[in-house]
Amino acid sequence: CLTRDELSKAIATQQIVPYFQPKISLRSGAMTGVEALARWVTPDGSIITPNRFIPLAEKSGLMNEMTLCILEQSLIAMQDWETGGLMPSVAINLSASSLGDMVMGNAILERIEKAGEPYERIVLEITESVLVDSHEAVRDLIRLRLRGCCLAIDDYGTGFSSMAQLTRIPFSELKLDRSFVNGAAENPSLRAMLESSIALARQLGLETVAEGVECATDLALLRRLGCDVAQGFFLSRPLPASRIPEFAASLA
Ligand code: G
Ligand code: G
Ligand code: MN
Ligand code: NA
Repeated sequence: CLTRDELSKAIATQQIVPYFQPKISLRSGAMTGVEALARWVTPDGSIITPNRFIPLAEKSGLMNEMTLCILEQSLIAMQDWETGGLMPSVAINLSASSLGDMVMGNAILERIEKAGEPYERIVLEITESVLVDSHEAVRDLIRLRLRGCCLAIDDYGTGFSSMAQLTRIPFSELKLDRSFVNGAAENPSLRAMLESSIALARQLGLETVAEGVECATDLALLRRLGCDVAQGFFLSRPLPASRIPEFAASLA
């Protein structure tokens, strides 16, 4: 069982690192972005997955520290990739608990500015099910968007208030939850939900990203339905930063 102290040390010593899952444009076939996903790489080389430490980070007040640790390492990775001419957008998962007083918002903007990266290349992903009905949280998101950061609504389709959130928050990207991407090719109701969500996103001017694409038939369906971007094990698992350039090159 993990303790707060162990997690705090792991953050401070950068044992918590971002892995990056490629996001592939269904039009060009190129890698246009990556999503940073936290991994705890212990000194013996084993990997602890986020389901085991994200709840602890949340509970023990370490979430902001962990998020900034992932952001800082992601910004360094972006600079490395850039030297090879690779400029994907980078998505960072943001907990709703980090929103409301603009303290984290300002910390995020400051890190991006210090790294000299354009705000437009950072995507902040907010899980729809944790979007609270808080004016302050919404105001933070609007301010981040006004500075140029992109906003993605994550796990779309799994929460209660999805449609209401779409009208309140200036999202740039809608991420279709994997629960209705997986197997959509064989399931008419999943397919109907995908189709209508993609149409809605298009009318709202949002880019659509399908998550959890695990097979060729689902990928072909998404392409037919006009989905913009796909992400999932069929395309690539999350990779360490150093393996992103060779992956991107393998698509060309
Ligand atoms: O990487 P994996 O699929 O195991 O992630 C499991 C869950 O943990 C996902 O819901 C993902 O959004 C979340 N997660 C992964 N990395 C981060 C992170 O850096 N910050 C936050 N808030 N959640 C993350
Ligand atoms: O909540 P969020 O969308 O950030 O979660 C991303 C999580 O989904 C990560 O833990 C990642 O490892 C996982 N993931 C990514 N691609 C796939 C996939 O094709 N299938 C499944 N089952 N999980 C995936
Ligand atoms: Mn996500
Ligand atoms: Na998701």
